[in-house]
Amino acid sequence: DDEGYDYDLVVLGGGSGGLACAKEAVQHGAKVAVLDFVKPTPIGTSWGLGGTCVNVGCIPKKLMHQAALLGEAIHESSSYGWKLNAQEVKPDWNELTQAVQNHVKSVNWVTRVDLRDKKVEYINGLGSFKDPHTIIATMKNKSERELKTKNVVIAVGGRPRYPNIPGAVEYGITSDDIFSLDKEPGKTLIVGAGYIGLECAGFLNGLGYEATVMVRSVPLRGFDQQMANLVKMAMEEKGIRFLNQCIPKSVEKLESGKYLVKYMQTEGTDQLCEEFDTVLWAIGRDGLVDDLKLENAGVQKHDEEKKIIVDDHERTNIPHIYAVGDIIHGRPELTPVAILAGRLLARRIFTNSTQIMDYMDVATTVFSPLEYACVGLSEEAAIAKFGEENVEVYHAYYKPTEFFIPQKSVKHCYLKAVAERAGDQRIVGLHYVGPVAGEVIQGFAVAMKSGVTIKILLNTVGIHPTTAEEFTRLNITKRSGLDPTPAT
Ligand code: FAD
Ligand code: NA7
Repeated sequence: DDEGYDYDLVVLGGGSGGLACAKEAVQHGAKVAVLDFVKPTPIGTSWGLGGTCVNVGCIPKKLMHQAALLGEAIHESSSYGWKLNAQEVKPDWNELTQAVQNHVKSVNWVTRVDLRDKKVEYINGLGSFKDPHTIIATMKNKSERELKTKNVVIAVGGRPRYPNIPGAVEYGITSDDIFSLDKEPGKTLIVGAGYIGLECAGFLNGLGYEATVMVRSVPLRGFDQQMANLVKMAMEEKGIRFLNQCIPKSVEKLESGKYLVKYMQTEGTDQLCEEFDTVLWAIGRDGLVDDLKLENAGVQKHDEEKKIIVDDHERTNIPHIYAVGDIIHGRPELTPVAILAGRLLARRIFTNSTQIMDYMDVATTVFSPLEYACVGLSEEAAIAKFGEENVEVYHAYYKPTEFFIPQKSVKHCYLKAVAERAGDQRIVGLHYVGPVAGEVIQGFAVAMKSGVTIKILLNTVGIHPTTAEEFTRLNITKRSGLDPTPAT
């Protein structure tokens, strides 16, 4: 074009955020290239176009979770009169991962076709800055291509972190490997109790493998801790073990092929150890800033967290360089967040739109065996923000109808609404532990965006018999001290 650029926009990273941004940009007439490149994991796992969510995140995770739930359903079905004649009911790990990978590959394919149709140029190369307007794409065969561009969006996401202890990289795997692991994981140690650790432990246990979670501080730090503990207790009830307040020290491979994990309690000096078939690190994720050569463009980053610092317009300190998705500092790391932020950003760059991304009240779900979904503030955060005196919490235990016949435990089915105490009691947080939690909370997230109050909630007629209707029946406050367990 006039200014000598080959592209209006080069997007670094073909994941949730990058692809959404690129596709939106072409709709407004921009000439766009997307670079996507996956470096294999230490054990050699690699994947195609589409980023974390599609290949090694949300999608394969949900499919594994579903496989685990089906196992549960098979066992419950006999109480509903189903006659199962199989000698042994267990999943075939290789068939399961094959089915999951087939789906993933079909999504990779559809994604490529979609980019071609929309005239987004896809380059399977690792992107880095040569200067603020020049991107170098380094291909698998090490050949290079130079792209002159007016704007750059960095959407490179992150990858799982490995602990800095002997044997971690050699013998451990991460969520990047588990969904395509070529052999059954067997007895597995999951290190880390964030949502990814708990979800992996949950589906492995549900598929019939012994799962142990090593927790450094508390489960689901940052989430409402009452809810986090319900999730944990429900997992324990299913047979998942927790090694509380422990940290790993080393992993060794034994002649038997098993891995010896040495670990310690965070407070204490005893050396403890145990053998596992698989060790999975779920200790957090690092942003992929290192390959970008940000210094050549002068882009500021947050060194400790390997993230890029942006303002509320997703602008870095360099005016024509932006970032969205997991790579940005201090924002929720979720696919729909990356997608909407990417789309709005493209609109702001290429149209006269001024709409910015609202990162508040983003709903999320932990796909633990008994799921947990929430939107808005945790009880702790609400109290910290408004003061205990100004917060009212409505809560209830409840009994899903479908749990009665198989006599499933209802002990951890619980929900609460965290609200301002004054006036109509504006709701600032909703929390739910139970079946299909994401499906339950999604609509309530819309209600929260619309300013729902306790008064409105209790004036809403429920859908019977569902678990979501329990939100419309909340009438016991924590402050009252009344028993929130239902009579029937
Ligand atoms: P990514 O999707 O990670 O895409 C970035 C892409 O850029 C990758 O393909 C990467 O290889 C590529 N890349 C990196 N560096 C370069 C470079 N220099 N040049 C070219 N390409 C590069 N979110 C949810 O909303 N719901 C869930 O249930 C959920 N479950 C998850 C489960 C797991 C196990 C994990 C790991 C994540 C999960 N997430 C979930 C999070 C979600 O996957 C991410 O928030 C989302 O993928 C972020 O999108 P992104 O575009 O920022 O980055
Ligand atoms: P999280 O949510 O950052 O959780 C990481 C977990 O791993 C958490 O329980 C940590 O305990 C634990 N952890 C971290 N470092 C270590 C070491 N060195 N040893 C033992 N345990 C450790 O990561 P996820 O992978 O679940 O999720 C990835 C991102 O997606 C996350 O950043 C979210 O924002 C969204 P801690 O609580 O710190 O004591």
